[in-house]
This record gives sequence, structure tokens and C-alpha cells, in this order.
Amino acid sequence: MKCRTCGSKASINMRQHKLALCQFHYLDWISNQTERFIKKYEMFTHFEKILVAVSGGKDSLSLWDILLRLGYQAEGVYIDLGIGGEGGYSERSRDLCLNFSKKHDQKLHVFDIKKEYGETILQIMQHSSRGQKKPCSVCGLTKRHVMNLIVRNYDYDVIVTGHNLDDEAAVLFANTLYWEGDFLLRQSPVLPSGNGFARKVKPLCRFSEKEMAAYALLGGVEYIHEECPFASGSSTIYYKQILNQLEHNNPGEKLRFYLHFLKAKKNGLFSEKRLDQTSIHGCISCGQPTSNNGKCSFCRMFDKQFKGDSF
Ligand code: Q46
Ligand code: ZN
Ligand code: ZN
Repeated sequence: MKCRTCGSKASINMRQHKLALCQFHYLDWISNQTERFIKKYEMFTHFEKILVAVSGGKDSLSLWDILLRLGYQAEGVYIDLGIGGEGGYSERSRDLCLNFSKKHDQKLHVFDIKKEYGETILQIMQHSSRGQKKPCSVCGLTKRHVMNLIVRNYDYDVIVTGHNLDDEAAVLFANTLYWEGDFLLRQSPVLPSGNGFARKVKPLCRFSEKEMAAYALLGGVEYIHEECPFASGSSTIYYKQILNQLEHNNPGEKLRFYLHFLKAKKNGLFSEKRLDQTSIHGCISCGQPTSNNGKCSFCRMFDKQFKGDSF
């Protein structure tokens, strides 16, 4: 297999895009595509201050790498959840983020939950009503709160997260399975700022997990290979497996599922206004329900032809 751009030996073959590329041109392709998505979805500009939420995983660290490669003013935040104690998951993830920030000479805010709030998220979970077995709900809420806090305190314009296509498609799948209208309405590559919340964007939303793993590997991005210990057994992982089966049988299916959703939303599929029942009343002519003042549309239509109903 040869690189489509330069003809040398390809390092990666993407069946879904019918595209094979060498190491150099793959890294280039991912960066150029990211720039295209940033512009297409109007995520941010080169004049804005960007805060990248890094977890130590391949997606967020690769994202930071790509943004720096593209010349954006991107600094990082790592939220230390205190998972695994000394030498455990959180510490190892934090060290990888710190290494990255030093290597690229970029600022990393390290926010230690235990230091700031006196307890790790596991301890907070124990006396919270948000799930007694898994800290994920406490964790999600805490991360959102802290990211917003850092954005406000340090005057960033936007929070950038490393959610990839597999993450987005799995959320979309779950929301579709249960017809979560409000969640479907909100799911987007860009969540605009409002009500005191900062703008949040996902520049990697069109790259698959595999594509991002390949970027990290070929780009020399060092990341933590293990997942958070609380991720196992989640329904998200199960949905990702189902979507991977679809993808395996039909390359490109995952991306189509996501992109067709974005298109349907853009065309207004989920934005139909709920009919306000209070504005419905009886037509003064026929008594049938109408939202018009006075006569209903039917009666108005026939008014022009004859004087009224003969029944
Ligand atoms: S929510 Fe749950 Fe994740 Fe927090 S506790 Fe781990 S698995 S890190 S995205
Ligand atoms: Zn090449
Ligand atoms: Zn508060």
C-alpha cells in the first residue's frame, strides 16, 4: 500500500475514507482536517485563548499537540481526581500531562480536587446522592465545574475537549435509543457560551478512536494506555462495541450516523416548537380547534367561496 500523497510506503490505510498515507502525510492530514472542522463549525480563531482539558489519554494530549502544530494559543488544564492513590491512575496521568507541557513549553493548570475541596471524588461520592458505587456522576459534575472556574479565572475564551467520533456516536446512540429529545438538541461539536457557562468545543468529533490512536503513535505523543478503572462495564463501552460491529461490516457507518444526525438537526428535525396548548381554542365559526384568532384556517379558506358551514 502506498501513500496517496507522496507514493512512499503507507503507514495507515483508512478503509472508511479509501485513503492510505505515510507517517508524515498522516500527521499532516489529521492536522489539516482538524483545522477544517474548527473553521466549519466556527469553534474558535487564532486570536482566542484556548484551554485544553487534558486527561493524560491519547485523545486530549493528541488534540493539544495538533492545536500547537496549527499555531493556536492553547494551554492545558489537568484535573487531579485522586483516583488510585499514590502512584495510581490519576498520578500517572498527571505526570504524562506535565511531561507534555514541559516538552512543548506550555502552561498546564493542575487542579487537585483533594487539595482544593479536602476530599477526592471517591470520598465526595460516599456522602453524595449521586450514585454510591461509581464516582462518574460526581466526577462529571466536578470536571464541568472546575473547567468553567479556570476559564473564568484566567480569561480563556473557550474550553476544548478531546471527545472523538466513537465517544460522540456512542452518546448519540444512547440518546436515540431512549429518544432523549433535549439531549439530542444539545449534542453538537460546539456548545455556545451562555448563562455563565463558557463555550465548549470538540475538534476531534469526526475522527475515530483508531485514527486518534494512530496519530498518538505516529506523532510520538506519550499517553496513559489504561482506562480510568471506573470506565469498565459502562453502557458507553457496550454501545461503542455495537457501533464498531456496524463499522466493521460497513466502513464509514459510524461517521455517517453522526454526520447525518448533525445534518438532520441543522435542517430543523429536532427544533420543531412544541405546540402551545394554551393558545388553542375553538374557531368562532365551526368550533373546531385552532390557534388562529377568530376563524380557523379552514373556515378562512372557504369564507372566500361561500358564507359558512351548512351543517
Ligand atoms: S467519569 Fe468515571 Fe470517567 Fe471520571 S470516574 Fe473515571 S470513568 S474519569 S470519563
Ligand atoms: Zn506520504
Ligand atoms: Zn456553585
